[in-house]
Amino acid sequence: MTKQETENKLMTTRTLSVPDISCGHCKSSIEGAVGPLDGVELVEVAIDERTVAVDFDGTDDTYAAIVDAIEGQGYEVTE
Ligand SMILES: [Cu+2]
Repeated sequence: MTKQETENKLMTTRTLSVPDISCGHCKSSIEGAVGPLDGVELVEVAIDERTVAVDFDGTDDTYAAIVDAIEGQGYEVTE
């Protein structure tokens, strides 16, 4: 992939349902696990909605890594 293609690449936004989110600790655990992943641009947990909104490169590999990272923190992703 050339530099130009990288710059033009559109980010995909997906919102995952994570029903066990309940507090600020959950938010920081999940954001801390997902944020550093390759291909992830932005992650934001909405505590009240119990959702995780992620901007990422749209690849299946990155999506799988995001779900793994959330589950690795002990939360089930119901999408
Ligand atoms: Cu919590």
